[in-house]
This record gives sequence, structure tokens and C-alpha cells, in this order.
Amino acid sequence: MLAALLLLAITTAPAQDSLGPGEPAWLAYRPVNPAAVFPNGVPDTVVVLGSDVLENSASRELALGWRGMLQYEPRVVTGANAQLARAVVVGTQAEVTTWRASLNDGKSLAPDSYRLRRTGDILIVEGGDPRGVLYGVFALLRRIAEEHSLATLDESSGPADSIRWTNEWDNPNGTIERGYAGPSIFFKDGKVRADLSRAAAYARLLSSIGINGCTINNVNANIGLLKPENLADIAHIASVFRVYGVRLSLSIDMSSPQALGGLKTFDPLDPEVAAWWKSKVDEIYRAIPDFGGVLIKADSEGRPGPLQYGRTPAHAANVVARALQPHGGIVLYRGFVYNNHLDWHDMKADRARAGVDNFHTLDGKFDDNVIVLIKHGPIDFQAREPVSPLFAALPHTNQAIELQITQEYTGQQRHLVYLVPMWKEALDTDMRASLAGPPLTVKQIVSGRNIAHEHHTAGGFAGVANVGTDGWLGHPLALANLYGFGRLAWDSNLTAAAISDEWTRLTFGNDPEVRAVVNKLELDSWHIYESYTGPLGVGTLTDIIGIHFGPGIESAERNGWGQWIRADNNGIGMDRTVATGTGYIGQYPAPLAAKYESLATCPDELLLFMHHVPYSYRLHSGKTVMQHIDDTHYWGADAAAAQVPIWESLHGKVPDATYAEVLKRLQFQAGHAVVWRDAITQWFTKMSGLPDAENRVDHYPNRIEAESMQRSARPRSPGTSLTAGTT
Ligand code: GCW
Repeated sequence: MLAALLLLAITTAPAQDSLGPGEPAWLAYRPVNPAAVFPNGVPDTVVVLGSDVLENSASRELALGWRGMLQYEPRVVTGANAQLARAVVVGTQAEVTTWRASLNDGKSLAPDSYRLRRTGDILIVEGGDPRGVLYGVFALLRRIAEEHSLATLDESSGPADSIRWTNEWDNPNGTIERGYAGPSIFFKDGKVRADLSRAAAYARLLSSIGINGCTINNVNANIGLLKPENLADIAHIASVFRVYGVRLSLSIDMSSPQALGGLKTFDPLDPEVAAWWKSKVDEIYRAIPDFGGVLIKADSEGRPGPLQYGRTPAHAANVVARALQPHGGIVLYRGFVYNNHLDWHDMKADRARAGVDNFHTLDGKFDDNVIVLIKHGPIDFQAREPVSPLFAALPHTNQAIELQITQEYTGQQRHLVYLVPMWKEALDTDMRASLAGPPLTVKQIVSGRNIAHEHHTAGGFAGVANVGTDGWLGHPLALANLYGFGRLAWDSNLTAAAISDEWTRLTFGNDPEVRAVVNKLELDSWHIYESYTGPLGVGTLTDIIGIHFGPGIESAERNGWGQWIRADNNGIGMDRTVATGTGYIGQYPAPLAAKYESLATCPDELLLFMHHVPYSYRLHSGKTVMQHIDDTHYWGADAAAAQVPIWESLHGKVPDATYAEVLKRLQFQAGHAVVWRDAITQWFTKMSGLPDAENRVDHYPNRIEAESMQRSARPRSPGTSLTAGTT
């Protein structure tokens, strides 16, 4: 009955337009040519073999897809005895075998996996479990949206990683830390929202890309959420997630036993503290039987943690993990533990070292249901960072990679930055200890499946999404990042280009011109953004004291946060070498350490992350550092401006509201890129005393002004302008 009511609530969710631009995102189900997909006729019946709530979702989704894409209302029948002609049959492997024993060819499917097959006029979507059935249906609908012929079909797929979660940094008052798309879809005014239709719609989106968990509250966790009355409300969110196979999890504060429970201490080794966690976790599971687990940020940026009692992250993680273990829950314990009161005078101090320094002695000391969650870079989601050396330092510990979908330091969704290529660089980095052995990439490490890391029991991906009520992520083209995160967590071998194209086709249809334009914009965007912001791995140069938006070159220097660029009149960059610097480079396995330690082999794009050099230092490209800064910034601002007419070529070919929203944001970006360019080139020109070879710095704005006047003379949609700002 409850399930039926929930289904009703979901099918009667507010109409698409009330959800703002971006909804229904990539589940647009635009009409396709049915004959291209089904040359022998469109299946007219959906047969659901089982009665699991996820199989109900699967059949409902098929009906939606049929209606939207094939403009056909299918007959939906349940049970194995249905009379079939042309049909799609959905069920678990066990159900399919019971239905037709002859279809069992011995290939067994793991949980969450699926197989799509055709036999005669019947298409079969078979899952290793009900969640796999749902994933299989979404995969089939993707094939249809891309107009692939389904005349023949036999393919199987399963996720590389068991943990595929988004983290949402939502606060009970409805704000979202580092959220750039309006208020929370979960909370309002200190309470869980009464209307959870957007939460349900979000779970559907997540499920369509294989995401199986969602942490609904800020890692800077609010203690009150663990109160009984709040848990009862949070259980409603879990119910709407459940329909799509998404398990809810919570961020918790390690001081809860004291701050909420009234104990004298929150020392993780105190038996009363352990008992408190056990009783609290049991209470959570009574409210939410399929609760996924907890996310913990401790001893970081002012959050309480075990160090206060001289205990370690392993002690803290394990005390909660032991409470979760009987229920099948996990702990994601963040490796983002660092001191934000570093002494900037100390040339050996280095925030980048913190992960390995704090965790390497703990390898093998975490319980099996603890996963150490590691930000992909050692600092904090900057536009360019090397991969975190912590991935190589914990061979006997479950690990997951933390990626940031919300664009905190990468333009806050007012700049277009497709992040998948950046994430791929981290995932594909080879961390093997010696070149003699086989490659050991970060994606293998987090998948927990390679022999060198045989003690892994689980691993995966967590992505900080921070979706809000405004088109999920605000910028319509930023949704490719959420989509790409899910697809990579499922299969990290997919290319950035393939993911972009898939997302584009599902979102905008198969028009080759639209695909070409959107793919170009997405795939060029990271390089463009990096060009007019922080060069050569120095950091983003974003204003780190304020809202992390716009240039603030000096804000990184002379404070305890450790995002130093060490720029003075003579040179720039952090010396992280073993020979003369902080020794950070020595935290990498030998082959990578050798590559970064030597100026001869350190890649240009990471030069200033690893080394301190004079502005006149010549890069592998042949340019000096200073000339590189000038050239890339002028190029980058021009390239940002050029995105506007590229997008304008799609006028009338994409939905009007999306067209206008993207145009507005690209125009803003073009202006803001000029602000970035001028701030950085002028600051470094003054600092280095080296003039631009092309004499552009301080002179160029006149040209830009002239160009922008020309542009604004052309007709454009109302309410848009080229003016930059930081609203
Ligand atoms: O850099 C910081 C962000 C914080 C965030 C923190 C983290 C939630 O600016 O807003 O806190 O990273 O990842 O914990």
C-alpha cells in the first residue's frame, strides 16, 4: 500500500516546468525514428516477471520511454503467463530462468549487473538482482534514444565499483555549502521538505546512471539530524530513494555522543561511546532498514575528531563501523584531514603532504566495512592538481575516490567546465611501485579488484554533487558532469568524448550539428578555463578567502590554509622536491616521484605545483613561464568569448529555455574571463617585471571593449549582456 502511494506520488510529481531548466535532464525521451530502432516493429507489450518495487520502477520507466521516444502506449502485464507476440520481458536472472529454462546459458549475473538480449521477437532485460533489472532498462532506453538498431542484441554490463554515491552538502536550513543551483531539494527551514517530488526525481536520475547511494547532508554535519524526530522525517527521503534503488546515507559528526548524547566524552575508545553509536545506528536502521552508512569528516577545518583524544582516524572509523556492520552499512572516512593553521614562514610546511602523513601508518588498521575516501588531488578540487599520493600509500585499505561535481573552484557553474577529462587523468594515473611490474592505475586501486590490493573488499566513487532546485546544477551544460560521474563510476574506461556524446544525444537528440557543437564546447572547456585561471598547476588563483569565485591571487599566500603559490619578484611555485623542498614528491611511488622530482621530466602543466622557478624559466614548450602566463591568458579569454557564437549557432535547434540559459552563462563567462585575464597578467607582469612580448598587458582591454561593443550591437536574447561581474 505504501509503495502504491509512493508510486502515485511520483507519477503525479509537479510538471516538468516547475522543476526549472535542466529537468528532466538526460531522461528527455525525445521522439526517435521507431523503424531505425525496431525494423521488425515496435514491441507492444512490457512483461514484468517479478513484483519487486524496482521492477515496478523498471516497467514504469519502459512505458515512459515508449511513450516519449516511440510515441507508443505499451500494454504492461505482470507475471510469467502472459501471451506474447512482440514484447519486452524484464526480470531477474532467476525469474527469467523460471520463465524459460532454455534461456539459461550458464552466464551468471552479479548484483547490479544486467544483460540485454533478443530472442525472436522478444527483447529480454535480465538483472543479477532487481536493481540490475532497473539499470538494464535504463541501458535499453539509452540505446533507443541513440537510435541504435535493436534487430540483434546481446550485451552484458556490470559496475566496476560497488560504491557509487553522490554526496550532497545540504544543511537543514535549506542552504547548500558550495551549492550553485538554488536551495536544497531535501531540507527547508530546519526540516525535511514536505514535498519530496524533486528528491524522487533526483533518485530516478541517479539510478539511470547506476548511482546506488546518496549522502543527503553536509560533511560539516549538523548534529541535530540524528535526533529521533529528524530521523523519522529523513526516512521519508529514504522511501522515495528506495523506489530507484538508491540507498540513503548521512554525514555524521564524531562528537555526537557528547554533543547529542550527553556523554562526558566522544573518545572512540571509550566503551560508553561505542555503546552510544551502536544504539544510535540501531535506531537509524529501525527507521531506514536499507540505510547505506555514514560519511565522516573529522579533524579537518575545525571539525571535531579523534586527534583530540590522541586517537587515530582508524579508531574513529572503526567504532562507527562496528555499529553498522551487523546491518550491512559502511563508513566512508574522508582522507581530507589537514591542519589549516600551517606556518607559512616554514618552507618545509606543506598541506599537500597531509593525507599521506596522517594515514600511511594506519594502512590495514581499518575494519572491512570502512572505506577511506580520498579527494582526487592532494589539495582541494583545484582546476589542476596531480593525483593524491595517498592512493598508493594504503595497499591494505579499502579506498574510494572523491570527485567534485559542483564547481567550487572551477567557475561555480557560471563558467562551463566539463570535468570528466580532469577526472580521467587522475583515474588513469599509474601508481605502480616499480616500472618492472604491471600498471596499477588509480581506477584499479579504487575498484578493489587488483591482485596487489587483494585485501580490498569494497571501493568506488563518491561525487559531491550539491544539486539544487534550479535545474539541478544551474548551468544546463554542467549536467554532463553529473552524468559523467555516474557513467565513470560504472565504467571508468569510458572516454570523456564518449560520455559527452552520450549525454548530448540523450539530452538534445541525435542531430549531428547539435552533437558536434555541444561536444566541442564540453571537451574544450576545461582547457579554456585553466588557460585564463591558474597556470602550470600553481592552483586556481581563485579568491580563497571569499566565496572561491573570481581571481584573488594573493589570497592564497601568507595564511595558514596552505594553498600557497610562493610568488615573489624572482620566481613562483612550491618547491615540493625531496632534494630542496617539502619532500612531498617523495610520497609518490618511485617512478612517479622520479618524473616529478626532475625539472627535465616534470610535465609543464604541473611545474609550479612541484617546483619553484624564476619567471624566465623555459618550459618544455620553449616559452618562459611569464610568456606562457600572458599567452595562455589572452588565448583563454578569446576562446571563452568564441564559445558564445558557437553556441548561438544552435538557436532553434535546442529548447528555447535551455538555449537562453546557456547563452546567458556563456556571455557572463566571456566577460569574466577578461577579468581573470587582466587580473593575472597584470599582477604577474608587475611582480616579475617582465613585459609581454606582444605588448598586450594593460593595452589589450581597448580591443576587447571594441569587440564587445561590436557583439552587443548584434541582436541577442533579452536580459543578457557581456558584462562581467561576481553576482
Ligand atoms: O575546501 C573545502 C570547501 C569546504 C568543504 C571542504 C571539504 C564542506 O571549501 O566548503 O567543506 O572543502 O571538502 O570538507
